[in-house]
Amino acid sequence: MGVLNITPDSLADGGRHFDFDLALAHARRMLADGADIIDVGGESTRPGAKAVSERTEIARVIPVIEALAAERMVVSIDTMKPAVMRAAIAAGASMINDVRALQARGALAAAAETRCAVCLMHMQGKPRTMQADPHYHDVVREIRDFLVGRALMAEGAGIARDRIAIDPGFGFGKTKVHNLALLRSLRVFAQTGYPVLAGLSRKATIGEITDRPVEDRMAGSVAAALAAVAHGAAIVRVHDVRETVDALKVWLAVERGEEVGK
Ligand code: 7PJ
Repeated sequence: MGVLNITPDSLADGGRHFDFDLALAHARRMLADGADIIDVGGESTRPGAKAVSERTEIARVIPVIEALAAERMVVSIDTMKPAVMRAAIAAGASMINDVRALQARGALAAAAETRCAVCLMHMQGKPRTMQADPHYHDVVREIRDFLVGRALMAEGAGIARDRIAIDPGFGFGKTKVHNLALLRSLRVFAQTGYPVLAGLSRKATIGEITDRPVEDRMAGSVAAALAAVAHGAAIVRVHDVRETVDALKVWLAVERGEEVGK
């Protein structure tokens, strides 16, 4: 899954893809580099980021989603807002990626009334304050139980089991120690039967481990994506698609003892 931020303040690319033409070109590049899904987001959830209005978010993402869908790309919409989910699906998105796991009022219904897939992510607290003091008794169990609970809610609302992915939400109310424990135990999440999505690309934990600024975290992020897949992730959400795909191809060839597909 390649990240396409349509925000002026996104964490990792400084809003470089805010412009429509740049966004389209960047999506095409990620597709050519091997991305299967383009994750379009119009509201930054970086720690401390301000919320944006429904209208602003829709105005940012919809033209881009329409253009990507017209080129038959598989588009996911990274949003917490039911109105944005509806507009995005109508514009051609086929997956809802919600960092609040469809907990906003009306979100479950908005997702259920479409035939799209959903990714349910765990977050402790709210984006503005979540990194202030994250705490857990048993980080893996608490988050696994939360995600299974949300997945069952989604199924109860009419979303088919085979359309649900889960995500522990790296960096969303988690310290480096929490993130590493989750990554090491990703198999526990995979064993729920729901495919696991992992997003570590360019995040603070990569910066802490490597002592690199955000623009210099590519190699660290590729290593994290590889570790995630090795521990059971089915989907990795990344900025550096080309490098991640190359790394995964080599690793898979070793694991399988065969040449893997182009
Ligand atoms: C994630 C996300 C993630 C899912 C962001 C960033 C912050 N969606 N949206 N998982 N992160 N499912 O990219 O640094 O980890 S935005």
